[in-house]
Amino acid sequence: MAQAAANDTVPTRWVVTLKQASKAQAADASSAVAERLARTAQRPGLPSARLRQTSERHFVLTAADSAPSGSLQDTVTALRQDPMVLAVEPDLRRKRHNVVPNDPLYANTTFASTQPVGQWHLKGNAGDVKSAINAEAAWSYTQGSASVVIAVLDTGVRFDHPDLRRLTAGGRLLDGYDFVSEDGPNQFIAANDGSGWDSDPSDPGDWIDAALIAANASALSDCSEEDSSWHGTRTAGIIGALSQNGTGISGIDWNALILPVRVLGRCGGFTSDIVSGMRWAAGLHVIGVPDNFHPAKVINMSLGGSGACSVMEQVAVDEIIARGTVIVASAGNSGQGVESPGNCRGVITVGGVRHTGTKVGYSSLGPEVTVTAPAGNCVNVGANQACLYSIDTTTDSGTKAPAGASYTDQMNSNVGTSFSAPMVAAVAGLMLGINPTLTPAQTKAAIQSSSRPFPVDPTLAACPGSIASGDNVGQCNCTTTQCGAGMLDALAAVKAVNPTDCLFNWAERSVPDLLPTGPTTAVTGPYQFRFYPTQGSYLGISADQGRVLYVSASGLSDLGAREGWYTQSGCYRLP
Ligand SMILES: [Ca+2]
Ligand SMILES: [Ca+2]
Ligand SMILES: [Ca+2]
Repeated sequence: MAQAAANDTVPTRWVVTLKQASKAQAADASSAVAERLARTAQRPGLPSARLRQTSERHFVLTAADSAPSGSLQDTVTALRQDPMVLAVEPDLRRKRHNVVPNDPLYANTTFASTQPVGQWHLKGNAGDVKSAINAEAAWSYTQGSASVVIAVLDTGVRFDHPDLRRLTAGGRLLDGYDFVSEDGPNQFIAANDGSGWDSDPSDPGDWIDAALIAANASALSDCSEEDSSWHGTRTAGIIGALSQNGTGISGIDWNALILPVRVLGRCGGFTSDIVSGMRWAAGLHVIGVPDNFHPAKVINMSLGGSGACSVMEQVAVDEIIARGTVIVASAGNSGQGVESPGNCRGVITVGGVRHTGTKVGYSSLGPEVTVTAPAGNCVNVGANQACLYSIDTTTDSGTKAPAGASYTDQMNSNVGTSFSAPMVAAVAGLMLGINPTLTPAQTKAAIQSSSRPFPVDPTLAACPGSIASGDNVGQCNCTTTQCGAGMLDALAAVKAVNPTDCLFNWAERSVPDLLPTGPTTAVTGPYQFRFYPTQGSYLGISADQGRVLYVSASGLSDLGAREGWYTQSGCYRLP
């Protein structure tokens, strides 16, 4: 036993993040740094180590499972000592925030229930239902814009689903990319598509059975048996299933383009692949991959893992937000603290509420949560009973390989914070369609300021003020400390960032005697106007002529250029 013990404690996958290079450094030193790091990684006791560069600032170090732990630890230590290295961190696995699967149409009445059915969560609130997001009311205001791209970082997507489909086939799915890397040389158990990174993010299924685990113990360590989830097809459907097409469900954003980015395979995906997918989705360069010509304005990530936000993730998040792309992540389904990347600074992090607006038992919580949205809850829990408040969406019927498009429904339900996050991502898409000048920070602030307050169920306690490690917090009355600012409201959110509404509101605040409150807003052709019944007057904005007009008993006055009004009111610098 003189030989060093095979590695059993030191991780065999690491991510290296470089410091931000100055312009002068970057000009000549980046390849020198890469060569130096490669030499550092090539230690005599570690012939299997490979260092792969994925961007100017990112490297992935992999070693065989049999690599001696001492040599591996020495390599990590040596890399950390390099003056250009910011961090060397284990390349941890992140997993889709899970659900138990389930569809029907928007106003489905198949189920003989006194409770609301179909896509209850997109409608108005009535009775016990307090957390529905008012998307139906928002649609008469905006249905989104095809100039907005929403990226779905997930298990890939089923392009053959009739309620999704490629842009070239009448749908709104862009080509996207697949960032699920190989397990090892020529081994693709996690990827399940016979290749590492490639240009096809189709979801081949992420099933795992006992035989597969037995045959691939290393690639599937800490993974459990499960049927294919079609998770990316589910989250994509909530955001942008084709609407008004007489088929299946309605999406929330009816016009945005959807960019499928595959980052999760069997048993989840590695942080390094997810970060590469995030950067690519936002239009940043990833080495070895053609640039994305449809940079996303919004990135949805219904995935996570326990532990703090890694340096690699935070650096990528900062870079992407600085570029103007909004990042939305689900909080997690552990009933514990928020998972990563939901706990990275600047991310819009979404917790889950029941139909009644209380925190759903499984939702993770904490000060990192930005806002909540319905996550799905069953009420009925008996065998063969309908899951009343499932979040219905697009999926596939295959338990392993794809077997045909289908939908989740109350008997094949779909619940989890994975489905709350895409509601927020889609509403962010609607907001950016109305006002493309919004920054990620403004988008986040407007989602918060327009959210509705949490209701209080007198039979429940408030969610605890702090959560110790290992605590599992069940259903509770949400507080703004643990569940974000309130419950998502699509109508209020889009109104909050509409420059026209903002301008009307500003004018009314400025000259309240001329424009008394209690007006009615209407749109006629290119004119948007408000009518003030007590004065019998109108304030109008002409989109055609770009003028602000005032009409009263004494006639029509031209109040000047719309652009000047926007400048004066600050309405393009919201909120
Ligand atoms: Ca592949
Ligand atoms: Ca592929
Ligand atoms: Ca549809």
